[in-house]
Amino acid sequence: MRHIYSGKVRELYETDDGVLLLVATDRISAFDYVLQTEIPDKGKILTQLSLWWFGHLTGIVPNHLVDAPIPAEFAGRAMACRRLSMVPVECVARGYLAGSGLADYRRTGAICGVALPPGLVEGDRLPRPVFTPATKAPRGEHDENIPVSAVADLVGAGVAAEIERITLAVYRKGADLAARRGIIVADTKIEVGFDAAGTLRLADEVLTPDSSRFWPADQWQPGRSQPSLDKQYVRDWLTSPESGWDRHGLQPPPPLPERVVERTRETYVRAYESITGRRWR
Ligand code: PZK
Repeated sequence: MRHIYSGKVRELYETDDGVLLLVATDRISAFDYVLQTEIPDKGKILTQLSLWWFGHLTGIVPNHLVDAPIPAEFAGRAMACRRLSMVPVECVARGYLAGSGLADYRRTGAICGVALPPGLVEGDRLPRPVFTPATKAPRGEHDENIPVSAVADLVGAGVAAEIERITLAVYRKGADLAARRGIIVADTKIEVGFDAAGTLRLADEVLTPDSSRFWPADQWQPGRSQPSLDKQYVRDWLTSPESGWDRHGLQPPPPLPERVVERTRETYVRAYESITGRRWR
C-alpha cells in the first residue's frame, strides 16, 4: 500500500491491487486551519454517513465504491474505490444563500452567472437549487466560482450538462431526505470522474458535514449567519475571549478544551443518527 495524497482532514492510499483507499481522519478544520485537537470518531462517523448516502443514491448515479478489504488500521473510516479520471471541477449545488455564493450575490446579484432575485439575505432559501461550479484551487487557496460556460470550455458541453444534472439530483435527494429529519442542506459539493468504460461516477465523500453546509432547521433564521450543525461549538469557542485567539492574527488556533471536543463529537453523532435513522453504536 502506498500513500498518494494528504488532504486537510483525509488521506488517499493505493493498495497493491490498484484499489484507492479514501481514509477519513479525526482531524477537524475551522477558519481555514486544521486544528491540533482531533474529534474522536469523526473519521468513522463521516465515512459511515457517506457510505449510507452512496447506498441511497445508487438509483440516481453510479459511484466509485468497490468491494475490497479495508486494512485493520483503517477499519470503519476508509472507503475502497476504483480509480477514476476525475473531472477537474468542484460540483456544487446550492439551495440557500451562504459562503462564497452569498459573497458573489452581494457583489453581482448572481452566482456563477445565474441571476437571482434582488433583496435576498444571508441564509435565504433560493427560488430553486442552482449548480454553482468552481475550479479546484491548489491547497491553501480557495476554489473560484466559475460560470457553467467555463465548465463547458473545460470538459465539453455534454459533460457539463451531465455533471450539472447529477449535482442537482444529488442535492435534491440529500436535501429532501435531510429536511424530513430536521436538517437543512444549504449546499453540497460533490466530485465526479470517469471510469475505464467512460461512465461518470460519483466519487469522494458525499453529503457529509465536511462537504456540505448542514443547518439545524429549528434554528434557521434568514438575515444572519446560520449556526452550523457540526462546528458551531468549535467556532464559538475559538472566537470567544476564553480561547485567547485572534483569528486575524499570526498564531494558529489553540487546542480545544475537552468540553468543546465532546460536544462537537456529539454533533457528528447526532447528524449521523438523524439522517440515517440508525444508532451510532
Ligand atoms: C481522488 N481526491 C480527493 C480524497 C484525499 C484527497 N475515485 C478516485 N479516483 C481518482 N482520484 C480520486 C478518487 C476519489 N475519490 C479523490 N483526489 C483524487 C481526496 C480523499 C483524500 F487526500
